[in-house]
Amino acid sequence: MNQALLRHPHFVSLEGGEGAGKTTAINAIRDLLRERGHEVVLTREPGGTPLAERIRGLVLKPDEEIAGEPLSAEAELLLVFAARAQHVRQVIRPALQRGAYVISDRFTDSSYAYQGAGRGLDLQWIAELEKRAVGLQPGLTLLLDVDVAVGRARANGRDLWPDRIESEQDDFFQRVREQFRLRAQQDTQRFRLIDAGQDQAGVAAQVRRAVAEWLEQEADA
Ligand code: T5A
Repeated sequence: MNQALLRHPHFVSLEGGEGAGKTTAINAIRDLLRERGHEVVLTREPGGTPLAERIRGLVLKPDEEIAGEPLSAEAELLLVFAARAQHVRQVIRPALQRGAYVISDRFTDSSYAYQGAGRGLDLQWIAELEKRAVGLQPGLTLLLDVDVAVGRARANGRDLWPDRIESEQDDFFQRVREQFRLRAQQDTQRFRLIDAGQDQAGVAAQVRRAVAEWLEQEADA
């Protein structure tokens, strides 16, 4: 099994806490890349294939039959990685191989933040799964950083029925936010920090600027 972690320049991920505004950011990146004539594939995690979407349902919105059975943190981690292993092989790699850009609403950084910092699972175990089951990292990750209370108020304004993870307490989301910020500080080559506390137009403008600069850097490299 290949255990190398390849960073692909056409692979872009969006990360952040609940209600950070990833939809606006994804649309801004998609428009910028299409204006420049690139094929763009939009996808999301957990999910992105029929099977992985089914796993997403198990993790976020379990049906009545299983809702009463607590999902352990370990099972949650392995389920999101099962979905990711499938997503990478069925959708992401084939799209990258034909030259498309792939924009993913969340990727492995979310597992470090939610299952690692949020649930308290061993980050080394997550790194091992990343190497063995995924083998791929985005060339660019935009971290939409927003105050936990602000993000939650936005998400609550939209969701009538919060999912399993949205039902967590603020201290969980604070740990998630800190882990994302730490990862961004530790890897300034891949991450760009976006102030997602601004209005939607302001966030979209920052995102376009960050992606345009990154494309220039890539072209010069
Ligand atoms: N997860 C995921 C894990 O635990 N481990 C993993 O490995 C992975 C991959 C995904 C969940 O799964 C977890 C993390 C998540 O909890 P999801 O439904 O995709 O589930 O959850 P989120 O990604 O958090 O989706 P949200 O919809 O909550 O966040 P977004 O996409 O960032 O927010 P968006 O764009 O839908 O905006 C939310 C609301 O805010 C408004 C929008 O209009 C919308 O109503 N809004 C703004 N309002 C004011 N100012 C702005 N700048 C705004 N931007 C957006």
